[in-house]
Amino acid sequence: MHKFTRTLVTSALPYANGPVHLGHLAGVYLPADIYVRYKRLKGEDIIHIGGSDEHGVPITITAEKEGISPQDVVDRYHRMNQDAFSRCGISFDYYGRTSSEVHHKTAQEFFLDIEQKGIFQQKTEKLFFDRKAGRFLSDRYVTGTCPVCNNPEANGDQCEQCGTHLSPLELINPKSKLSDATPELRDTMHWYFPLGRFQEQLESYVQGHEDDWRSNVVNYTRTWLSQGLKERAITRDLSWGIKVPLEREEALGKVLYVWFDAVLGYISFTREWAAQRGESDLWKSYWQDPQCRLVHFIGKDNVVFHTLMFPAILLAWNEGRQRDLYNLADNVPASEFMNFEGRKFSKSRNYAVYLGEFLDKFPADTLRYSIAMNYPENKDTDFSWQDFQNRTNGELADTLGNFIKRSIDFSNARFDGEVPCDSTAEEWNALGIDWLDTLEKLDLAYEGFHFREAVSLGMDIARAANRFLTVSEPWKVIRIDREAAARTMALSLNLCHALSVALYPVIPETCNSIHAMLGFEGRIEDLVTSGKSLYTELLLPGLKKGDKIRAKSEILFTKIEDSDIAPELAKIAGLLAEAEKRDAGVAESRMEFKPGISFDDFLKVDLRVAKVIAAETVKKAGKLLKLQLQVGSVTKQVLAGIAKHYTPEEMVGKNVVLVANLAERSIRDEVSEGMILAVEGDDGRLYVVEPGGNEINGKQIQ
Ligand code: B3M
Ligand code: ZN
Repeated sequence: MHKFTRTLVTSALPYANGPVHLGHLAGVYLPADIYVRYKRLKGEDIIHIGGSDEHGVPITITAEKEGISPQDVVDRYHRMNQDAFSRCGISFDYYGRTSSEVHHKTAQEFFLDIEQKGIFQQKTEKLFFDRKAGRFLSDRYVTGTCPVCNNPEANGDQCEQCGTHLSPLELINPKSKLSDATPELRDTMHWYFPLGRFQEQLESYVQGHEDDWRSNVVNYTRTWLSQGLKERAITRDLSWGIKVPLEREEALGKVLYVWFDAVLGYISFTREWAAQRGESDLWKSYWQDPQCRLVHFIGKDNVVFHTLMFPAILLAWNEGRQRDLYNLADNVPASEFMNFEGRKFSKSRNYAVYLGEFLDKFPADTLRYSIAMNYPENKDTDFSWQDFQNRTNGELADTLGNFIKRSIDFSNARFDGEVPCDSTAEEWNALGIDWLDTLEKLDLAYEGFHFREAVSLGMDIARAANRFLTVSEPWKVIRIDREAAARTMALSLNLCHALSVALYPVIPETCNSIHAMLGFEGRIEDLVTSGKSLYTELLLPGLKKGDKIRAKSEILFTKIEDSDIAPELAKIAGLLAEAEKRDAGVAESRMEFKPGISFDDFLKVDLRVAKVIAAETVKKAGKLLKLQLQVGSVTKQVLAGIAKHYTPEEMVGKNVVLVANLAERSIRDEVSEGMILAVEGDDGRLYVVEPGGNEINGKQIQ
């Protein structure tokens, strides 16, 4: 294994077009912060870089919706998110923004370097142009009728109804979202990054990490690699973004694609961080020194950008260079999603709890704790108000808070606020937990990005400590054996200290309060000096006979009353009711029947029972399954928009109803020779109509 002496941690840059919510916190920012705080505690050299993603279509769409400029949008949300992170204790070393001058320069420098090496390709394609608005329309700005399911409101990139991935050119009756005008096709030239050129290098890069990356990360990446990497357009016809830095006519009105620039933001912000410290070259020891380990914290929807696209950009830069070579990421701990009260967070439907608003009502550490306990490491998890209340009251207040308070108060009342004696290693082991084993597990959990396990182990120590104090009953024992009571209190105070270290990465403010109650000056993070490790800190009792503790305890956690969360539960109920109404509205609109047809018309439809003999997914059309159907002695191929609801394996062997005489159509270079019947259930799922029995295969339905 490679030995690293330094670590650079990056967190995905949230789009500055809205406030961050608890789902973002759970997937990216809290885990990154816990990791970074843990490493700092071990005295390691580590920096945490983050910031706002201020370009791209999401920003301009928000600006248009609100009738303000893109700059206003990013100014507002950059400030709002930075503030929310800071109140939540997310300790970035630098929080930048991609609108900065340094970033524009960095991104342009990369573009020029790759352009001058002749790596980019230039391609002219036909794109929709809105004459009224005087603009080319990116995919999301075009709407029209879906060629697969006839949904009249399909988007230029995807039909929400049947899920088919589309290109705007495939839409029937395309319309511009900007002006409602019918757009015209115009030629436009764009720069393409040939990912395929780096296929082999990327394959061996990923191969080298198969054992240490999470399996979801390896799998997403492998799927892309196995399909063969294609070139991707890295410029756009937009006014908001980083200008293509060429003086040629063809570069006019073109900006860099937001994903090309955003990932480079990590580099720009490290440069800005270094400049701010007055050591303008320091960023290089984090990006270009092989001794430094690069770790990207992201959500699962951003994986390939970080395991393929960004590495490819860096490889392109490195090509032909002897020095100033960039490191590729050593790990990309991508999270699954944390849902909210059983449903996905949705910014567009306002179904979310925003971080800033949450912190107006409840303390950051209670949130950090609950979320760490629900960290979506390898499966989706759920955040609920009830769970939040239970954990805060039962685990934080009753167990941890209660133990600390009893230890401090009793030591003050009966031992003059002093540690009454030294504690021995044997006494530690009398706690009913294997101390050394626990510490080793704790280290492995923090280091291995298993944050739920780390915080659970910490809470196990708190439980054991609380039990120990209760069972030892020093308040009774002191009447007959003062020395025994003294030993109990010394050990309890040392356990308070141990807990303040073990749980510090997760609940830093609380741990600093414990630290202060134990009589230490300054904050935990300031005490950490290079070479001192959490492990050794916990291994030995941290307090000695005669150490002075603070005369007063403070309340660490206030219990959450039912009345505190009642308004939140009411709000959820409202949001869920709205969602249900929306679903019902959709169902209602389905009750509006199409114009009538004659019996003869109906008889024209040839419905047959067919057997699915083979099924596979269709490349680039994530929602389509390609089915081979046996109808009597004939085989027919049908493309069905059901991939979201059935796996190919589930379909094989089923009997289905085939519209056998539907005109042939091609979709995505594949022919579809019919249609199968399916109905949508109340749950929004599609159910394929399945007539039973093998023997009816091929018969016409009467
Ligand atoms: N802003 C997408 C997102 O927020 C994007 C991440 C950029 S990371 C360089 O999911
Ligand atoms: Zn559709």
